[in-house]
Amino acid sequence: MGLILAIDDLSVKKALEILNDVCDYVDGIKIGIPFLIRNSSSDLKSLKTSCTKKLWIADLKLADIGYIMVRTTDLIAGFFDAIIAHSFVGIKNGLDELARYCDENGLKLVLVATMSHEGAKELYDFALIRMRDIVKQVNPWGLVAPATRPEVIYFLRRTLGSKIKILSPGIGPQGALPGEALCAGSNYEIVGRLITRSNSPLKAVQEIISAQKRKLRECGINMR
Ligand code: BMP
Repeated sequence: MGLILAIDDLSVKKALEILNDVCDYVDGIKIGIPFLIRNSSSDLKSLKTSCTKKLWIADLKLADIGYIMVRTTDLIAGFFDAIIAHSFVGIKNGLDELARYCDENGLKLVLVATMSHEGAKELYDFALIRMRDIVKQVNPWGLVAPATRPEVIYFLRRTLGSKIKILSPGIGPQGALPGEALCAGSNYEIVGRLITRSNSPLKAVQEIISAQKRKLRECGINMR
């Protein structure tokens, strides 16, 4: 159980400063599309070498035909341990090809089951059972489910079992509190701005971890 830092709209300099401070405290780093577009692959390399032995996740939110998802993933595969794709594209000639590529290349696949923002209620949530079935069939390493709606996490954990990793964003600016998703069955909470926009990212991370532990004690789960 732990914490994944989301790096999205930061310069390399700022990202390096933050990582130097918080690397020892986080279990993984999720890199978003704004960062990937803004910076070069050598920037990414320097970031990675500054914080090793962590789970590095490319948040590409892939949603395309299988061929394009594979070609896109292939461009960044050497830098990352895991990639994120949407589940709604479906399996045939889509996620089946991506899952095969990930298997063959030692990459962890993470599928979005539904999202953390309010708009997810307009469509994604209506299809939750179908998304759950797609996740079940593809059998990825992990899935993304919203910290903002713990009941969704609880449902996915209960119906998918304990093996799959659940990664949950939505803490801080999006409204969820640290630890709520872990109590509902997530393995990791993904946190971006609450850390990256803080005057002291280290203090923010320490406070988040303390809050996670407090919450987990309340709901009767041991952390780590
Ligand atoms: P923040 O903690 O700053 O709100 O960032 C959340 C991170 O999680 C962002 O990188 C965003 O892309 C990602 N995310 C999300 O917020 N909701 C989802 O449903 C899926 C995500 O990947």
